[in-house]
Amino acid sequence: MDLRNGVELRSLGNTPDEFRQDMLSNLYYRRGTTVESASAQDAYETLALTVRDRLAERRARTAAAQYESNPRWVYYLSAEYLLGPQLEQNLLYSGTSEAAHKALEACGFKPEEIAALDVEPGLGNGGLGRLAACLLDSLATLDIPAVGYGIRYDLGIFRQEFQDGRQIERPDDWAFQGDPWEFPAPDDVQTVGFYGHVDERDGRKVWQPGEVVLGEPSHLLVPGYGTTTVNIVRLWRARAHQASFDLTRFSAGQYAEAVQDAVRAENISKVLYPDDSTAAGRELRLKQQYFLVSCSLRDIVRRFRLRNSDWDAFGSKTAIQLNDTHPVLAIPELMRLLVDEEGLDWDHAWSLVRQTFNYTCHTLLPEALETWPVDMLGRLLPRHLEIIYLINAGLLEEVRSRFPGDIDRVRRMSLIQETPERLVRMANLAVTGTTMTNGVAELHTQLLTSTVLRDFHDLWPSRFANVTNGVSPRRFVRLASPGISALISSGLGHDRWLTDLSLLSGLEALTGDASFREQWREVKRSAKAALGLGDPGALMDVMIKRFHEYKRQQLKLLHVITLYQRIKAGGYDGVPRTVLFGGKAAPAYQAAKNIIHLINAVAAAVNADPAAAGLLRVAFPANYNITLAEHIIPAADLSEQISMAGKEASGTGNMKLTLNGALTIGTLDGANIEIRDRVGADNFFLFGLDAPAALALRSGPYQPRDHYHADDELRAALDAIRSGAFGGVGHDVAASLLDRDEYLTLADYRSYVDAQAGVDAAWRDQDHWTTMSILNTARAGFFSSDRTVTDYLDRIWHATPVRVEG
Ligand code: 26W
Repeated sequence: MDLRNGVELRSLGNTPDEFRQDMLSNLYYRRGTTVESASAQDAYETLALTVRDRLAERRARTAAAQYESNPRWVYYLSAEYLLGPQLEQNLLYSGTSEAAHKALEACGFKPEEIAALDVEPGLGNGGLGRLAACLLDSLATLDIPAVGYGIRYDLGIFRQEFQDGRQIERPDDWAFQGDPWEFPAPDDVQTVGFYGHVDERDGRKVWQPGEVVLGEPSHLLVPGYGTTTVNIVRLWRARAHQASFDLTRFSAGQYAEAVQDAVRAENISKVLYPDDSTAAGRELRLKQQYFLVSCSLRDIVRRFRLRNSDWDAFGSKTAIQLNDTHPVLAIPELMRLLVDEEGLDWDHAWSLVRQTFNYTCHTLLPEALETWPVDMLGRLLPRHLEIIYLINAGLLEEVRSRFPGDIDRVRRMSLIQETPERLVRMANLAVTGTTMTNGVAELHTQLLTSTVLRDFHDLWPSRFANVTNGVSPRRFVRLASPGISALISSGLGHDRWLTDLSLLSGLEALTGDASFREQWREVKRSAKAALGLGDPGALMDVMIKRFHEYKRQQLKLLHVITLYQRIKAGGYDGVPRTVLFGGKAAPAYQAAKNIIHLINAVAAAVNADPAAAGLLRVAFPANYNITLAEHIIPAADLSEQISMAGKEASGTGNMKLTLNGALTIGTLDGANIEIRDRVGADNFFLFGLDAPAALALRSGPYQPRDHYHADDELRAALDAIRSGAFGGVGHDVAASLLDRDEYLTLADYRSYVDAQAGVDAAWRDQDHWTTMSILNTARAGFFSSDRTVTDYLDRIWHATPVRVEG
């Protein structure tokens, strides 16, 4: 590789010999050990460095090409990233899988043993965090200049264990052994202020923070597939200012006091908040959000200044996506930088800010829409509160002029909720301070613009767009299921589908080919055998997602109990089934944890009962995460997407399962609707109330007990729980269903159980089932995150690729 001033850098070879040589020199010189005494961890770290070097070479080329072309950048600000295990991905994207396996075997190591040491950075809760990772993967694959910004939590999403069937949370010290994939970049350290007061000096506001911490970045490489581009995700870690260690106190033996400021500072990026639907409202969470925003914006401005000097170019060179409301403080922060530090006038700064930012909303749950107490925000960020008030004044002036006299609308749209407590509405700020706001599925965007954000849509209809989610086919088909991938490539005669998923449609023609159908069945069967959580011949019925009552794991459980009671009643004619649950509940979400406890109690009863052997089995592997998802998804026959209609913004697990040939049983909710529209109503098991009907029932006089009394099987299932049939567990679950049933579980029970009978019927005709399975995969190309990114580029980001010479 030709470097600046004619220096030549030897390219790294990829032949097995060259790879092994590099690995050995890394083992001896960078790891400081020998083949004889190397541990599996040594081998893993060394392999990681050897693979990383090849991607770093492409990264250098990418950085040079992107710098050279001074492009329009896409910056993705997210409090969460679920990047998944890195080794297999980087082996695939660097084309070194084979060379690596040979090198490991040559050094006496088993590749699968080493891969097992590849701990995933669990820096996210669920859908939002994984979507961020899929979008970064597609941005690089499409050669778009982009950087992801996030927080490098020391402790990621907790490790889930079960004790007597109850969820127990253990800290996830994911980088305990260090992380071979990250590049610390202390040179780019940033300073972040908190608290303090605001002064006025020669007509300019000056914020005097009362507390200062350092933000130290490290980045992971984000390689594109089938291209040279390698982008980065930059993660910030809070470090104490050197000055914060109090030597005097230390030498006086006050050890704890001596380090308290340092601990206080580093606590900011200590742990990921494990809630994925309820705003905790904790001050430390607000500090985390501002820490992310302040470090990232300073870094973005630093990068902008490398090639530009005129602020008016900032909006045209920079598209910043706010991943939900968590990074929305970026809006007042950029206003502060432009007005207070750069001296731009308010209106000029405001037009640049609005031009730069866009906002993606990922939820419909009112309790998930973040609000922050005015006094807390004012204490932590006094200047930002002033700026939010000024933004609000501009907004309300526009609302009053457009809707004169409509004070209710003014009160609803204000960035400040006045009663009962004064709160800052982050979603209102997000829509007001951005160019575009998008939902993540057609129904979601439609509901957003007709309910929660209706007032803003009335005022600014052109500021709203839909971008339906997508998933990375590289991670969730190629890496998760080499079996299905090889069959798809052999069926299509190429593997170009990996970067153009619409080509999957070529599989439709193969549904008539009996041997292809047999191979398809065999791949699914061996994935089930590899998973080892049930009879490979049984229908694998999978529900994998975070636990939340709106997702209705409780409905799936009522079905399991009904099947079990039918078995106990004799004459059972259902098909053999393994029902697999996977997912975590937020530690403070007791109702969800009660459902987990009951599932494990029912599983214990069913799995121990010889009457159910070979007919019904319940599996619930602990600690569902990306690594486990990659093992479960290829083995799934039936995908459970049974949320109350109008509650699941999109879902992305539904897409991953469909692409792997699982048939969906689901409601008309989120992206289920678009999946059904594309795979065909005949290849989808629909049930339940749709969103308008659910909303009507929910807001009307809904009596869950009516269904209890009217439906014998439903009553039998609930009575079994209430009678303590499952180890005395579940009274609370049954009570909440009979008393409130917030998410209409009982109302949809019969329709669901009958739809499941349709599943049994379809499964009995394996050829028919296999045909439907192939058609689901063939018609799901739309759900690639490459298509999602292309939609973001067309509707919101308007950035163009920078080709990097290979
Ligand atoms: C403030 C606490 C909190 C934390 C995270 C509230 C809400 C969240 C996320 C928005 C929750 C989330 O992950 N939402 C999911 O986002 C996915 C990606 O768009 C969607 O597919 C899911 O439907 C949505 O539930």
